[in-house]
Amino acid sequence: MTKALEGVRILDFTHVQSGPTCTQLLAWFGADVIKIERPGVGDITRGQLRDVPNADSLYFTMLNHNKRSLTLDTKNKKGREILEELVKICDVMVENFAPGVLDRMGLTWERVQELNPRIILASIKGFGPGPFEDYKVYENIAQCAGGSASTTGFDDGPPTVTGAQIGDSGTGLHLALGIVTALFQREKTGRGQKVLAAMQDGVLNLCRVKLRDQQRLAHGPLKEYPQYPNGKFGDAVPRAGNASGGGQPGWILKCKGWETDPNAYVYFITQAPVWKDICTVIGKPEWITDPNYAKPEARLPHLKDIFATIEEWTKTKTKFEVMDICSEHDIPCGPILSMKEIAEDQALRETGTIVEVDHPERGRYLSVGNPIKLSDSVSEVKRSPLLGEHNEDILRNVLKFDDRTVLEALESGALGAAPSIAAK
Ligand code: CAO
Repeated sequence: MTKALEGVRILDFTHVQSGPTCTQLLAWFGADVIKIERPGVGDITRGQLRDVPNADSLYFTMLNHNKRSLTLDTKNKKGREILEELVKICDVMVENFAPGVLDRMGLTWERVQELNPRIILASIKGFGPGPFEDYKVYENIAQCAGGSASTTGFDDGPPTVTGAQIGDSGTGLHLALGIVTALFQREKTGRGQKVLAAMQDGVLNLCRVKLRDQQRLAHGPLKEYPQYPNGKFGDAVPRAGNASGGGQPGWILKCKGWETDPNAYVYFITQAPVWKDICTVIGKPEWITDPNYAKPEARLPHLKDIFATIEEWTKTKTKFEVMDICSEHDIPCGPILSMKEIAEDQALRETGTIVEVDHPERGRYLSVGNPIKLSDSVSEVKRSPLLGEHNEDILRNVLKFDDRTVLEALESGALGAAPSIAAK
């Protein structure tokens, strides 16, 4: 079976999390991703949050599967020449440097186009054009600036960031879509283009239901929010705790064992079409006809009490028992799964969403595989490259340098010290 992006060559100038998640996805779909790293140092994440001494961290290995690594000092004359040779033969260049870095390297959009008019230059920045465009940004800054933090958490607590990396990995996903869209357009126009995904914009895109609620607020209180009917609404969307972001009220409820297990909880949705079943299952058949409970609109002022009553029932069952019983009645609910439970989940391993990968320095480790499944494109997860592992391979087989030119490049110091493992 072929791979969807086979034949697409990516010059991967990304680092940390946002950019690498984008190029990793493209690599999983079969693109040839050549990661450029600073000699001797590499992507800073190689050494961050290390769990095994002297081995690439999980931070790096889990974000850089299926890539090749070329060390190149782009501030060295020869290094810059090699970089430009790569620009000439790549389809896409991806970067997430701080604003201005690429221009300072001499790789302005004009220069890039001069070298290769078909290339797509894809960038992640913290902010789009505007007052903050020159700012450096990390995950949580994007969550705060994109509207996520102000709408996450409980009404009586501070703004809260979420564990899902919506600023970094979320923007990486947005950028990947921009890249394949630009590649598709290039089929028709023959021209490359610039693709920009700003982290603030990416987070806001994922928070669009909150911008929806901001506008609804002008027409009265948000009745599905826990602040209704007794709390106060200000002039901005408040934090809604664990309330559902959609039209079907939901909440997180305690299950059997919650006193000692921090994840003995279930997310329970009081979906209108199965209200009768909910009442029957929790032992409240009288609510089926009671005018205070029978219709969704009538229930809104009582949501807190309704969930407290349902919780009396869920507390008598484990989260998986609640799931089993509810699924028999088509009542939507979901267990709060710990990372430990997810890591041990056999079904996720069978689909390749959780994979075990071997690594020469650190041994076997768990990773998240490609979450997007194509029926006609295989997606294997290969280990991340060691720093500079493919230096010679890329000079000879991608750039087609002969022995003399390879030697010249290696001796110039542009690639730093010799790689620790022979390229495969
Ligand atoms: N050879 C020589 N120099 C190199 C090089 C190479 N191979 N690779 C990088 N460099 C140099 C750059 O040229 C730059 O130097 P100058 O500032 O002198 O021009 C320097 O390394 C640092 O680049 P940077 O400013 O991007 O890196 P930083 O660690 O200071 O900032 C970050 C990191 C993430 C805050 C910043 O890159 C950024 O804001 N990126 C955009 C937003 C983003 O993607 N954030 C998500 C990060 S993940 O949480």
